[in-house]
Amino acid sequence: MLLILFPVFGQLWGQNVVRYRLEARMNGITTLWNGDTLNFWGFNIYNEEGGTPVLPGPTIECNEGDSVVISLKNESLEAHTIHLHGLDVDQANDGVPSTSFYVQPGEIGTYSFLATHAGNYLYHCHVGTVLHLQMGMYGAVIVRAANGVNQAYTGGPSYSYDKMWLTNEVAKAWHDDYTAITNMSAYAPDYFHVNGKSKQQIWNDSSISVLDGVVGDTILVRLKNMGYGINRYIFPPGLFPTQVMSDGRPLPSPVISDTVDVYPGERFGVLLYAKQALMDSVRVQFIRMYRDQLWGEEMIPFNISAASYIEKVDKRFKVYPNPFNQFVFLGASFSGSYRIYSVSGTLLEKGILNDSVILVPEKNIKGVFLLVLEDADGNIYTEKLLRY
Ligand SMILES: [Cu+2]
Repeated sequence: MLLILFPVFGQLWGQNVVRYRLEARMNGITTLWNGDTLNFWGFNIYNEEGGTPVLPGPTIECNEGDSVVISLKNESLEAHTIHLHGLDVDQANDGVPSTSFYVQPGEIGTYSFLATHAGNYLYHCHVGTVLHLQMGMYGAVIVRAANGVNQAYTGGPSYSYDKMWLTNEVAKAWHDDYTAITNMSAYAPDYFHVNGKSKQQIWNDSSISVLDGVVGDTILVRLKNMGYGINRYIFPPGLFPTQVMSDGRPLPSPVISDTVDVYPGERFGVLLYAKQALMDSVRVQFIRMYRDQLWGEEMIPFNISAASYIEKVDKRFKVYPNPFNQFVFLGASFSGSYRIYSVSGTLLEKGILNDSVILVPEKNIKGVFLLVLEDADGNIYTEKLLRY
């Protein structure tokens, strides 16, 4: 009865209710980077035609202030749960079977919570956690800022777009025959996953890599460690990695560091500022806890281009005259910030615009410029300018 009433009350209180129907299955098969197959257990979104689990599980997304209701149908022969890692849920919805409930084979369990704080969270099965999590029963929860705006947290710094990097190691021997495991502490992973992928699977995946970034982008990366070792992220020069949040809360003050260590279960929100063109990679090292032993390493490509601004021109504003000599007028009033770049990506000028219609870019340079306007919601408009 409670489970039925909760969403109704939610709507009465004016809250948006976000629902997910997940299924748990133990018959997943995925392909590793070298072509080998990996058997796994996991979750999928309910589908009338039946489903197959995905690795990692479906990402649960909502906005701060939403009510979230997740139902889990168990389509396997063992019990499972969903533990919402880092979220402020009550004990009944915590997914720890001894203090809440098991979802037995064939049954449906329902978890609900109020997304009170924008941030980065995780979920995983809490039945025989060490085994079930390693077998693939995990996924991410992203609580976006209120109203879904592109801010790291409500009222926090804005970003152009975000990426999530959810890591786990894979000990393939466990997946080949989990009944043969005699000593779980002899965990020896041999594959290293970012969003369930490795090596060239990552390089070609634009949901993980930044393949067509442009100078001026601000990218929020959501680092989430679902493995049993430390993740050490080493960012290339030119991205100014700035940690702004940790474990679902804003940091009291931002931390700028080229290296970020993420321990098991931890989550960090890191802003990357693409201030110059670059073609490089973020290194992710997988390190054994307490031993300082490097298990493995993955590369996440980062291509930031200056020139591709020209192809991405968004003519939201009518700019005139263009070509210009000294002044540029916008066809409509605009509140926000502006930046002017040379075609090579050098920032020439920036400032705040407020209902202003006149820009005076740096004088004495002729040729092509890029004008970038960013409004208060983080929407970015670009326009190519030509000075004669
Ligand atoms: Cu499970």
